[in-house]
Amino acid sequence: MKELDFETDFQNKIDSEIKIEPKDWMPESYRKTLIRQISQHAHSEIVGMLPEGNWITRAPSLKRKAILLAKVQDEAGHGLYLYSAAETLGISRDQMVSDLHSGKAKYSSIFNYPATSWADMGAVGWLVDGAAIMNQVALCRASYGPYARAMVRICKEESFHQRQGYDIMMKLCAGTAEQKQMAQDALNRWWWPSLMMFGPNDENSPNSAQSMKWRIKRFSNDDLRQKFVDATVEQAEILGIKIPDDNLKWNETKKGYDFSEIDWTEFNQVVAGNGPCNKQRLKARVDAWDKGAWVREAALAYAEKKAVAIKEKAVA
Ligand code: BYC
Repeated sequence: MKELDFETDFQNKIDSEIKIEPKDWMPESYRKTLIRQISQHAHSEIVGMLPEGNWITRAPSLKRKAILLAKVQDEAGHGLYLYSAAETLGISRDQMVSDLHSGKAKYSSIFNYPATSWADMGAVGWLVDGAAIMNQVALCRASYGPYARAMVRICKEESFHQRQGYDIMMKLCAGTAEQKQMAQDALNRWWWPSLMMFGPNDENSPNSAQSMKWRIKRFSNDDLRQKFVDATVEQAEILGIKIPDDNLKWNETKKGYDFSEIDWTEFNQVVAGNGPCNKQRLKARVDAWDKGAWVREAALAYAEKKAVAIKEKAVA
């Protein structure tokens, strides 16, 4: 077959909802786009453990501590499924980690904001995991098989994460005036960064058109952001706290909420590495990698020893 025939065959498969699998022919640009998105997603999960991991020792009860610990462990698992999915495209784990550490690979902007109070654990679960689910449910139908399958399990766990966050917010909002104020303050600080998670506006999103044609993405950045706002307004009303946007208003014609423009200068600064915690987050990852070198070396030495023992047993 000629290159052009391969391309047509590939697009026909995608249009017929047949999953693309690792050994199937695929355009180089499809492979690269997936490596970019999946590795960035994996990095987001791993870096995303940091703001919450920091609160495990300060959770207000044993129950909250156990729940938060389980959530952070889930995030490590998500990172590992996603790194494995990316590896099926021919990139090594070491290369991905090195790209994160050198600043070449991105991770979600949201994790460059500080989590300064216990209420932030509620807001992160409610809003950050809520935004993540909105984006990720669609990814369960992504055209690349290993990514789509990884996303199914991730979404189930994210749904639990979102509920635990909302549960923290409910408790705080039903508590003292001071506790309710903590919840309001967390909403004020996490609202806009959560909306930024969906990426630039559609007209400024260079990857969207091609990713939608390849059915990696099923909805545009703006469509998902709108769905998230529409779903979240009522949840804030139930909590009795106010979304920090005076222009938030129901629009009967579009059957959705209008909301203010995002501060794109802030978004671009955070993505460029100049957010409040970018340097701290990267340093934490690089330090963890360096400190874990002896574990990797020991695991490798053990695996080699075991392989030799198996070989010797087979010969004997
Ligand atoms: N932050 O053309 P666009 C989680 C970049 S983790 C940083 O629209 P695309 C969780 C984008 O990469 C949540 N960068 O891109 C974990 C591109 O730059 P490059 C993470 C961003 O890929 C722990 C450029 O801007 N979720 O759930 O079509 C605890 C232009 O954008 C951001 C995922 O990773 C951003 N917010 O669409 C709790 C989901 N937005 O790469 C929760 C998978 C955009 O060309 N990813 N950029 O240099 C996606 O769905 C898509 O990659 C995006 C962006 C919607 C994020």
